Amino acid sequence: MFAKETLSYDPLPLPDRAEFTDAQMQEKTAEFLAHMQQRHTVRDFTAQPVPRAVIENCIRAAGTAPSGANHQPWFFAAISSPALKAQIREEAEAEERRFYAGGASDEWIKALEPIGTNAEKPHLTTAPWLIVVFAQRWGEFDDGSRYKNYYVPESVNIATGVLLTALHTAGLCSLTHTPNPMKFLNGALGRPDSEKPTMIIAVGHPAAEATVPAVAKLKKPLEQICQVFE
Ligand code: IYR
Repeated sequence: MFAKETLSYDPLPLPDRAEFTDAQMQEKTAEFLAHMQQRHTVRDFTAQPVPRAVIENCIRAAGTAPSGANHQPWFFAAISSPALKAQIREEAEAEERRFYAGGASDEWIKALEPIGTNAEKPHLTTAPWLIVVFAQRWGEFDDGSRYKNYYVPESVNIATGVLLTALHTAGLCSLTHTPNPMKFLNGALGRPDSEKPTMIIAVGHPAAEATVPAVAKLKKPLEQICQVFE
């Protein structure tokens, strides 16, 4: 994407500008808040297909995220292939069995109890799409030489947040899933060692009998997540 010699500072006039009144901002943020309050992490999906173009738009939206030095150190593998999903499920469940059978501390297992998770990950094959997020430790110029990336976790996590928001805006449900370790995903998806998988996101429509853990509805109030200094 980058050619060394074309990279220099070139300020453009701000291409897009919103001009809302304070009242409009208040209304828009209230609407957005209500929209985000309807996002739920869901574990039970139907097999109803989701068009590839929808997933691609959501990933394009993720790709608009800010990043360290604009290096965009992310890569998204979008998988609908049943064979590949089955392979990923098998390898993820093998990791999870180790995690739940002693790999994780007692404290961690206790913390997960209200969430209701276990080593079985059927969503990895029922959800029509899996999106695997990779963080790129370094990038390559067009001539093949390497450049360092900066603020990689911060950048990738912002992009992942945009992705989850875009998926929710499409009316889809998602499940962020983090088998540990995830190195097997490089092999399964043919990604280079420069990339570290950070998350598998299962995406689709929620099953009729889908539930959410009651604790997931407990969100900290503003006073607990924010202090205002005026
Ligand atoms: N990776 C495991 C365990 C897990 C850990 C956390 I922290 C969660 O919020 C949920 C699950 C799993 O996916 O089951």
